[in-house]
Amino acid sequence: MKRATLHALSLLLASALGMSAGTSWSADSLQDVMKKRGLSQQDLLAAAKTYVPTGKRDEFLAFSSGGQSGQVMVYGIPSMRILKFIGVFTPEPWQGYGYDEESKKVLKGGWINGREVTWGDSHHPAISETNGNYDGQFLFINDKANPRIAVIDLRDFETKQIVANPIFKSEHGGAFVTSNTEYVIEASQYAAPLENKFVPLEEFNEKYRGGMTFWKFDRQKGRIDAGKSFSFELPPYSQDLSDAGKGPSEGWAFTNSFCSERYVGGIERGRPPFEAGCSAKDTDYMHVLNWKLGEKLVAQGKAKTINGHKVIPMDVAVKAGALFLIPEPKSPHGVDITPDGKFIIVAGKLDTHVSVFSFEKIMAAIKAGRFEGKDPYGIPIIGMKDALDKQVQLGLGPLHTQFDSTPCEAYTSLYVDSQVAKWDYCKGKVLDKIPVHYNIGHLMTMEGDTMSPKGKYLVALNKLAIDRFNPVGPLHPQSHQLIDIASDKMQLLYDMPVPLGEPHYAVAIAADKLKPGIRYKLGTDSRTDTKHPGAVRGGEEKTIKKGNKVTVYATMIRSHITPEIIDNVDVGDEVTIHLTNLERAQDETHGFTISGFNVHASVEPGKTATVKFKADREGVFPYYCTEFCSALHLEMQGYLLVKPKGWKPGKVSKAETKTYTKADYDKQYKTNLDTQAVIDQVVGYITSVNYKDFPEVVAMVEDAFDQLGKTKDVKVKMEAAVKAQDWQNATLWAGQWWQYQVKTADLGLRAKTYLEQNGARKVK
Ligand code: K7E
Ligand code: CUA
Repeated sequence: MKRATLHALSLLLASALGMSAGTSWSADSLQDVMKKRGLSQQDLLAAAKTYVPTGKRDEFLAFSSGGQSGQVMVYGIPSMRILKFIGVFTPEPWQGYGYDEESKKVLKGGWINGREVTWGDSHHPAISETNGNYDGQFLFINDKANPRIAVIDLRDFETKQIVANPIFKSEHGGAFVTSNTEYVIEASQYAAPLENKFVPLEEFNEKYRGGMTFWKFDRQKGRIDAGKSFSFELPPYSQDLSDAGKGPSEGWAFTNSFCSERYVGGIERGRPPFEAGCSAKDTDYMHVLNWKLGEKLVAQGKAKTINGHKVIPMDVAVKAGALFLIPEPKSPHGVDITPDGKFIIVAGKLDTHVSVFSFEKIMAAIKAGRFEGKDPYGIPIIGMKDALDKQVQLGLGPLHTQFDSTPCEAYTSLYVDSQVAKWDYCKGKVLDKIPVHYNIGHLMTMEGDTMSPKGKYLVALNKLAIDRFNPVGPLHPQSHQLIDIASDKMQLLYDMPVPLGEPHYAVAIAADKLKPGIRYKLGTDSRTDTKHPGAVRGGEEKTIKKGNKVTVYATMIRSHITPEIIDNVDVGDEVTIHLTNLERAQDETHGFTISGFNVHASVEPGKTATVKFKADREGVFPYYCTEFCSALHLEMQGYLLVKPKGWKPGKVSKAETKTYTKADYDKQYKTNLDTQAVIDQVVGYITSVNYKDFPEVVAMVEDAFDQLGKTKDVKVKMEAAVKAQDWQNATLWAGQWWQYQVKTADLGLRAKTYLEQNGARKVK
């Protein structure tokens, strides 16, 4: 490149990145960096499109399945910066998920027939919708291995509920929501008897079944209502991905299937394997279900009850006109409804085409009673040609489809080709293709499965990373690739390794639709959103022993845990510790653990969490705060003393070294007066500006005064010690006064910095 052109580009980028010539980021140094790091012009453009400057935020948030980790990963787009791993089906230690009592109850909801299951294979996240668009309130995700659905509240990004499917033994077609989140859909995968009984494989056709469950979502409570949920019984056709209709197709749901041959393998019995028998026919079936009719059938008492769950038998659904089949090209995978709700796009792994089915044609065939026959279970089959709008040849191994903000534009992943194809489903034309690395599964555009896709970016969720990242052993990270789709030509921007598990699907929402809180109302059980019975306010801490049960009502605030010593525990006692974080300041989380008992709680501001264990060994067990929460975090500690049976206090030395003198006291006292002067200055500044217009600052100021308010009590104790000339305690109480001052000053300075950086105005 000519030097002049390079210079011009550098200047352009510099201004695009908000750098002005003359700062330490000079135009020349950008050239130097390009040269030194071997970056091309293309690289710089990609960097400029993804880079989110320090302190700035992303435009979209992606919620990605965490695959075998059983968790959900949250990251920003376009920066691809990871923001959170949400513990869902598996314990997550940092958040205390699975290590405190409240979250253990959530995980217990996902036990399968009384057995604790601590692993999950999460596949498809879904954001709650209102009128077919994301409303940013809730997130749902399924577990394929152990058929379960989880509910995550997006006010705090915590898992609130897990429900285990009462009739499925495995599932895949979930979680998908109806247009107003009336239901969360979950379709089974591998057919099995719906009852929990042994049935020989020879009775596969008669006794094995698939199904589709409609979990009723109670938005007010933010929980699934299992009692109002129901399922359709379906043939043993290995149902796969599913989707809910919207707009004109609202009230309907669609699910693919593979192995509609109902083939049962058995290599060891000399039979050809499943893979051969399950892909023998040229077509499988798309299932078309009317859930609004299903709701009515249940209300009319036409469902039967299996394992305590309402199931609509196939013959009942057929008779009511709520269940149909349509042949679709063999071994399909994705079934995706277009944003206008008019077409259903099916991509078959073993077919180079995508098939565009017309909802209007399907309805016309049903209305006219035009069927080409019935399947062995009596379900009417609509002819493929009567339902098909068009087929478009895209490439090898098409899997999943997402949509652009431009009407008719879609993106389909090509697994075998390792490409994304951009195409027009109205004109049936391929528009562009881009290679990805490697073997793409799902793909995601911004709000791309709603009625109003936002375009802009696409993320390819690739199955293999192979050579894209620094090698880390035989198990490679997964690879997400960010692609710019703002113009006609797709452009690859960024490779992101995902070291968590296989993220089958992800959804992305405009960040400004999310309004997560920064603290809980004091004493909240975050898993139930109710007042925690173990919550106490500052000063109300207590320890109660009844029989062999010890209950501690504790609080945490920088930088101490109250109580600091728990000494009324005898070996064999059951110990329950409720921990309330009294902080109001943003991001002042305390963690809690006790050596050796496998407990941990993450106690965010306002939250109350409980750890519980049996003190089955005598000994001395330090406990401490696990978050580096302040300069004196290491001192945020205490002791649990577990006494052996029949222990009596002997002669304990009471000798405590007296270290402090009047000179020490005077020195501390002077320090306190100096610190107070700093605090007064900061308070003077804060109250001189419009700080009340900044909610973050108001919270910090409240918290600061909270801390300062505690000095009153401490000062009284200090003065009493001074009067008694007890310089030891006078110095210690003066020191504690200073601790509160330091925390006040720290908050005050944070508030002052915030105000200065966010353009506060003078008010007096
Ligand atoms: Cu991996 Cu949707 Cu579970 Cu396709 S799924 S790739
Ligand atoms: Cu609280 Cu460290």
